Amino acid sequence: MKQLEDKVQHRINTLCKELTQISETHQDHVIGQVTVRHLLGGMRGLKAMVCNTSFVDPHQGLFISGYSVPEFEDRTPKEIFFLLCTGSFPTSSELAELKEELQKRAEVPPYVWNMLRSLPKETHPMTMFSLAILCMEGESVFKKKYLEGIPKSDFWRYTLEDALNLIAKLPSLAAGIYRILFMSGNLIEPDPELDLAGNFTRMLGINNKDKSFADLIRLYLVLHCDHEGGNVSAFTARVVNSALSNIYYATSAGLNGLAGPLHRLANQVCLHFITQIHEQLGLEASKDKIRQYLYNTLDSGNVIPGYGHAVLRETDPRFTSFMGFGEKHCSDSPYFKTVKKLFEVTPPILKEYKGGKIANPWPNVDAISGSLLYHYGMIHFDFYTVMFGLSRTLGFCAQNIIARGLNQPIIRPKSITNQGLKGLTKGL
Ligand code: CMX
Repeated sequence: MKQLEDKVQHRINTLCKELTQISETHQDHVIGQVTVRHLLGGMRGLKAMVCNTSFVDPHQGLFISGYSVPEFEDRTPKEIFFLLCTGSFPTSSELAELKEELQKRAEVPPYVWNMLRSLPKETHPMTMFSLAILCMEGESVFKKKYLEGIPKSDFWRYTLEDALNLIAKLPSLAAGIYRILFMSGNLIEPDPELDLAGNFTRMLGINNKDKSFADLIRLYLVLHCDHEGGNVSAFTARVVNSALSNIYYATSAGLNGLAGPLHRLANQVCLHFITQIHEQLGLEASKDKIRQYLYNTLDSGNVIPGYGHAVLRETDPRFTSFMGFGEKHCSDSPYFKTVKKLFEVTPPILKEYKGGKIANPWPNVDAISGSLLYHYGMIHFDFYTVMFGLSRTLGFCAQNIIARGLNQPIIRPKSITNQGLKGLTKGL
């Protein structure tokens, strides 16, 4: 993987030079204030770390290494991983090298399957996914090399080595979990000719005849790959890896955060919301009836799932990307039709509801992703987070490869007691 390594090294050198310059001249420059609201409000909005793999602009949404969603939505997960790590899309030769590297590392060790098959049938697929990654921790090359005493400047190389070994196995692993939990349990072999998304779709063993399903999976894996460094899962992975716990520990920990209902359950909740609309109002519910349904939902104290965002202030471009896919491939789907109607009627209602205090009345990515998957026969809601995790692992890995390259220190913010806080606010 000479070409990938060279490009990563180049990016690390560039970022390092920039940060050294900033640090040398502006080490004590004040870039913000820490308020009590930050302390008590989950540090929301507090600028406290550097992340160059991606950035979320409140109005334009996600940028991967500077590229906007329309600029990268047609790419493959492998190209996106390369972009996350290096800052540029791969050439055909770089892509071929990456493909070859991943192919030769793809086999999941038998002990992982034995462990997964020994779990109770009711185990959540995210638990299985996280456990499987954690139990491969002994494979970590970083861990072995660290014990041998490699220099700090090589930490990123073995983090990259581990990342490739891990990412290569994820499609088989995730699809295998699906087969064990929801199908007969027999695994489907990968096809070396297919790309990551195509292979994952093949190994799931559902809807293989419809080529657009593989394209939806590709888009899903591309659009969910990274969302800055401060979200629960990415931040957790960063914190764990900052202690030099290897990428298997870090990824498993990040996925455990991703599994939480406040982080990733939203696309299931959105799908459930649409199912309820269909059950109560029929598949072809009119916009007026949907409007009334939305008011009833809001008046009973509930939120409209899929709308609003902590950072975004416009329609999430990832939503727009999925809408484009839906228009092209499943415009007759009742789920897609209802998503479209909701997109028409929801923002005007949210804009004026609660005296206009809802900061963002526009849809986020979850307003549509689950509906598209469901349309293609991916009806096991619990599995959606595994697919999300598969994609997000690309971001976890890239963020930590770069963090190790920059020799970022262990993350260790300071906590204070109520007494300390009273003192600082002169409330003693
Ligand atoms: N429906 C109804 N009310 C909403 C709303 C929605 N979709 N979005 C925000 N509000 C309400 C909030 O509940 C809050 O009300 P209170 O002050 O009475 O508590 C008020 O508007 C202000 O909130 P906000 O500043 O606009 O939004 P937050 O940053 O606090 O919350 C989010 C953001 C996503 C949790 C919220 O918009 C929400 O609950 N949306 C629905 C669930 C959803 O789609 N989640 C997916 C998030 C996607 C992601 O994180 O990637």
